[in-house]
Amino acid sequence: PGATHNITDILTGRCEEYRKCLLGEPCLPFYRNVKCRAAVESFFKGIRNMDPCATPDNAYDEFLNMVPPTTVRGTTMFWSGVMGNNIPQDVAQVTPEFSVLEETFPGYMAGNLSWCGATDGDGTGLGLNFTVCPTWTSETCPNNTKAAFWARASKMLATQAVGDVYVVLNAQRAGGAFNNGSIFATIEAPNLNQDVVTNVAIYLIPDFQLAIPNEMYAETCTNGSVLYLQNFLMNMNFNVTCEENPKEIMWLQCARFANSPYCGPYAKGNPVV
Ligand code: AVW
Repeated sequence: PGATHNITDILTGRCEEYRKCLLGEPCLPFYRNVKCRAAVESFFKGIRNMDPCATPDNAYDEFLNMVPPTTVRGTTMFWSGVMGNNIPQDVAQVTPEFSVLEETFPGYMAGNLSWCGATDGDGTGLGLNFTVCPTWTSETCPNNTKAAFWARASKMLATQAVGDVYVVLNAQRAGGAFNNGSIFATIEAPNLNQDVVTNVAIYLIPDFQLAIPNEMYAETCTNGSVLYLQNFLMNMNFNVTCEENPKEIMWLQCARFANSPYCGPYAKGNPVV
């Protein structure tokens, strides 16, 4: 996919918005003195003139230490397998009880942008490629610029989470709601801190994008990969709860997909088709 041409301006503008608390996100005093020009410079520092498929794990550490992903106690929300409809992000945006990575400082700055380094010089002298960048799920280029950014930001988000945390999973995800290769499974869950996380609440939601609800493949809180996740977390000494079709998420799903069999007066706790 193409790179975001005016990325420096976008990053700078978003940084100013966030720092000045113009977004309605929980706004922390710590951010007030962020120097956006310096923050944007450090964002690129570790990737300029670099092979976009060989991004070091720590390429963004200076940037992420300037504007770390910080969430209010008891609000951190992870998500996995539910990308298509942006439901967790939208719920979090209108619900102060939840904070997702995309509404933290670095997540807000980098959201939906595409960028990468260039080793061969593209004429701009910036050491960035403004023509094409690897997709961040590329199998032939796993350590790419974007994957490295989100991996590190996700790790920091999980590490700093305190109090109750939440994870939204898709009950009908092919291969299981808890996907072994996901960022949540490989980076976030393993970096939660047993000493400060008081509960992990699993929110299992149906996939409203399926044209025909596929009950055959729907997992519940008591089977499949969700059960595996609960045991995994309990073995790490976490308190775990699991809820199917939680109203905290379903209200927005049902506002968007009003004709879904999971919504309305005939929907029960468990899907009725
Ligand atoms: P997935 P993951 N904006 O559904 O657990 C756009 O299996 O792997 O969920 N795309 C993104 C974003 C984002 N902000 N973040 C990750 N992606 C890509 C970060 C990435 O390639 C959040 F805190 C990812 O593997 C969630 O708790 C794929 O979309 C967690 O990581 C979604 O795969 C979601 O990653």
